[in-house]
Amino acid sequence: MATTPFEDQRPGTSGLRKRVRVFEQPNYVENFVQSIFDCLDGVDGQTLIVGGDGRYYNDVVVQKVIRMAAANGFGRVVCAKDGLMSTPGVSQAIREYSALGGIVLSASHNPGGPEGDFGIKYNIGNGGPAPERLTEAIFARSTAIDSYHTMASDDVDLSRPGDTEVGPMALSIVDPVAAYSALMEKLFDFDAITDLLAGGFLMRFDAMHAVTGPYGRHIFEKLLGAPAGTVINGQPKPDFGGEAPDPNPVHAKHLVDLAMSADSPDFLAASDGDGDRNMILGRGIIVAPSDSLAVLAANAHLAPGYAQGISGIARSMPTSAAADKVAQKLGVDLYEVPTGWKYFCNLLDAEKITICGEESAGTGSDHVREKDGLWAILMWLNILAARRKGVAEIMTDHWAKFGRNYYSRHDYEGVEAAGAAALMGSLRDRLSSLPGSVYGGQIIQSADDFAYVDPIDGSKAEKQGIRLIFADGARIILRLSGTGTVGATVRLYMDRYEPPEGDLGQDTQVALAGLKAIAEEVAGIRSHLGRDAPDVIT
Ligand code: VG1
Ligand code: CO
Repeated sequence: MATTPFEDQRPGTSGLRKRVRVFEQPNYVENFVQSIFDCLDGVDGQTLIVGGDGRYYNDVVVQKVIRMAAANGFGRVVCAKDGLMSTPGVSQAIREYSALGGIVLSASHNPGGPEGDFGIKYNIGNGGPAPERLTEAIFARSTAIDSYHTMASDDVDLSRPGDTEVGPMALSIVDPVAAYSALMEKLFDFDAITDLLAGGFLMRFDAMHAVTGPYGRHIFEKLLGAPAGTVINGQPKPDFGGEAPDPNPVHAKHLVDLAMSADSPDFLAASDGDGDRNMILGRGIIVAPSDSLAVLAANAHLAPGYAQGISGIARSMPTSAAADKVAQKLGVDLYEVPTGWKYFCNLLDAEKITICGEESAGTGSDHVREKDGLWAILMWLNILAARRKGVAEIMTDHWAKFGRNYYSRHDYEGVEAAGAAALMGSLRDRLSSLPGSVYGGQIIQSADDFAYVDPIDGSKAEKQGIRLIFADGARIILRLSGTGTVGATVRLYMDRYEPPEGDLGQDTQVALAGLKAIAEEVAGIRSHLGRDAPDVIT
């Protein structure tokens, strides 16, 4: 096959994500990494953090990055032991080492293995994902680049922490688990959680054969004293055991089944491939990620790191408005940003917000500049330890106080790109005529393609998703995924508020059936995509 190293290197929502086979083409990785380095303001003598989620090809690319960093003039690379560091771990390391930035080798929740996906993301000096102006510059550079710098040197043994040199460059191999655990111990009441676990409270954490296994074992089983076996699938594997490390009801079905069974532990959780996302379950309940964000914001003051209260909350546009109700009650600002963690980072830097999250089960705070799966799990444990109630009871209490946003996302994965484009295009063409029209007895109050102006630096993001808002505040949102690697993925999001005095105990899909029918009628999902049902419902 002919090598086409200069094409096809446009980073999506979360860096460059492609099939492993694409990355394996001669020069492909080198061209992208050199394009990153070329777009940075002077790498001479600077520090670079490198780590990845352990998927197939991680070990090869980590060595390439080290050699190229040395040849490009970096002063020091701080590399994770065995090349394994979670995305929030890289963010933390960038901040703690005052690095210029960091390279994360991950395709997150996408499947791994030789036939799976690989990915490269670049995070900037504040620890956050590269903003769009930088990813666009990197892409532009990748189409023009004609050489890269590397050096001839043996692979470095990354299995033992310590300091060494690669050519003129210093290389530090570090144990990321220790540093991350120390940060978590500062934020959360480990004594209270230890007490909770010692008192017979049972938990299960599924690392999905990915990067959080070593972190989970150390934190839950060693520091917090949970019994051995609390962490399952804790050994990182290059193919994630043949499963997609995506903590949702499809890929973590065994966890959902366990939560719904008579033998359910009190608390169950999972994290994705690179450790930035989470799934939270309790006995008999799956916590919707949007609800989780709202609960964490409402209860944050119970954790020592947030005892002073929170300055504000942000959520991505398609995330349910449950967090808005909490912000209102707390009297803090609520920001609505496009999908993708990079949009939270300016707000975090400016201390406008303390907590933020996405419906895709990414939640985090100002402790790093990435979403953080284990952070969310520990925050939940801290709340459970402080309130001494079960997960289901915490949710029922929350809805009784704030009302409930029935919310669901329906994903149509790997559909034909043309059909997906036609669906979105047709909606876009009709946007101005939709307000005022009635569908299923509901009046569309406004219809737009979400556009965002960053309140801190004024940068703009357009076409971030079609949004229909109804007279009663219900919302239907449609957008295309930026992280898929096969065809296109269409995401349909539905959000409907039920006040505290309403019916809070409905099945989510039943509660949203009316909105689903409207979405079908307005957007023609079936006819455009040729699909009768979504692949994944969360
Ligand atoms: C998805 C999620 C988005 C998340 C992104 C990266 O993007 O919807 O909320 O920020 O993945 O997360 P998209 O464009 O496919 O909808 V991760 O864990 O893959 O770094
Ligand atoms: Co991820």
